Amino acid sequence: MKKKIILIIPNVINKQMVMPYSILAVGSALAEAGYEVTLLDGGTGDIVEELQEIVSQVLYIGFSVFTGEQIGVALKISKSIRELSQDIPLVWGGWHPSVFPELTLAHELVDFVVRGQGELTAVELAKALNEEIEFASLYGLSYKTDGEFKHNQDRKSIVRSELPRYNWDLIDVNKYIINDPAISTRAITYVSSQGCPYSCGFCSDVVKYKRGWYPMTAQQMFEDVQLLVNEYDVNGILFYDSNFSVDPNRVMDFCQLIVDAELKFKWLIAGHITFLQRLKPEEWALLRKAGCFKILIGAESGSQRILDLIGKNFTPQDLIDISKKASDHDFEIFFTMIIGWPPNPEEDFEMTRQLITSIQEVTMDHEFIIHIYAPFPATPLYPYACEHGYTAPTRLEEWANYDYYKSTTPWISKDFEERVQKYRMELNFKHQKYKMRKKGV
Ligand code: B12
Repeated sequence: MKKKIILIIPNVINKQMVMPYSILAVGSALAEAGYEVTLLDGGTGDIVEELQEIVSQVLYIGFSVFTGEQIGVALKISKSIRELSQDIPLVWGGWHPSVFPELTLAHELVDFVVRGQGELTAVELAKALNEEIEFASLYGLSYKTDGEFKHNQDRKSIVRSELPRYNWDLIDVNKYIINDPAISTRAITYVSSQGCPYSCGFCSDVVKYKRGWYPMTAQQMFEDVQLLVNEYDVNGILFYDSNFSVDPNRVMDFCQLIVDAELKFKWLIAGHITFLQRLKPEEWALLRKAGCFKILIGAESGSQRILDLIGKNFTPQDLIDISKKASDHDFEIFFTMIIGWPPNPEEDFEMTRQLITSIQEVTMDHEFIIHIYAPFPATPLYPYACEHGYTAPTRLEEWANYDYYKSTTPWISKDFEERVQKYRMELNFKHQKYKMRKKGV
């Protein structure tokens, strides 16, 4: 029986050193089930050299892969592994394989695809490989047999409170504590839930979690945060949940636990405008008292047409109103915007600029990040993008060259991209200047 499993997150662009929760979550489940797990984060490094010693003991190697550059690195590592041994099964999980199981499995360097939440499937796959159990009985698994691709039934996602907790012993936590001027001197990321109940037309979350939301309890995340603050001296946490605020009671319970324990750290979350609109004054105050100071909101656009197209349930005026309210309660908002929609990208760019100016006339406290729309297959607005002339890559290698930050859509010109970039820089400069003035520098 083989016990060693290696999980790799091929993070070429992870310069910020973001904690790899995907492989930590899967690795924690495997460790709890008795497997010896090694988590590797980074480019290729010495992975293959290290493998040489233990190659005969490895049960499988898992890759956690987003759409884009990570695919290329995962393929490069897989190729070296295959040259070393033909026998080690190569398993792909995460965002890209979950959205494109067929296309991923079609690659000769991929043996299995784990779709959706990976904890339980990873453990069952380990057992099946050791005990030669039929793969057909494993939910959430795609595999090859006699040249055919089989996609087993989906595995139902479950709340994170019922999954194994993060096993901090598997990872060098200190490596992921950074001095982030946007938050604090010893900041770290944390993910307390998966999925989101909304169905924004551009978002992969809708495809992977099908509008379900799978949280930990307030108590569980509090215990982790307490450990990070007390044992690792963390003084800032960036909650990287797709939507932290789905359950307001969970948020408030978490705040109360922090206040009662007098735990001191600054934190920020990604939330939904509806959550903020419904907050009572005493809830804003509790959130602030517990250390939360910044909230990321997917504002997306200053054009009502685009907001409706995406499926947002608010108006540009709602965004202006919430800006004022948040500012009054001493909160900063980080608005993410998506511009460059077909068929008339100039129009929504202009309307979004107007919205940002209107917000800045109310308060300069808030920040904006501008993305250019990048269509992902299977997302609700993908057919709309195709109707306007978008064609997506069809092979894994092509998806490896997919650069989220460079427009690939035919309705965006080079000149448009350059003007957007210039506008981003202006916004950033203006905000920095305001902050320095506010600080009295
Ligand atoms: C952290 C993060 C990053 C970090 C990644 C570093 C790191 N160490 O993880 C950084 C900042 C570098 C990053 C960059 C980008 N990211 Co990002 N990122 C995230 C974020 C916020 C959290 C990921 C996470 O840790 N989730 C928590 C874990 C527990 O869940 P999970 O990742 O889904 O993993 C589960 C399953 O997928 C599965 N699984 C995952 N891997 C594996 C592997 C195996 C072997 C198995 C069996 C199972 C399995 O099991 C896990 C446990 O249930 C997500 C949004 C989100 N909240 O998930 C976006 C997200 C993954 N990013 C996204 C995007 C678009 C990007 C960027 C392209 C641009 C951008 N705007 O951020 C870049 C480029 C990435 C690249 N191509 O290289 C998209 C992905 C879309 C897609 N189709 O791939 C997401 C979903 C955001 C969104 N809704 O649009 N990102």
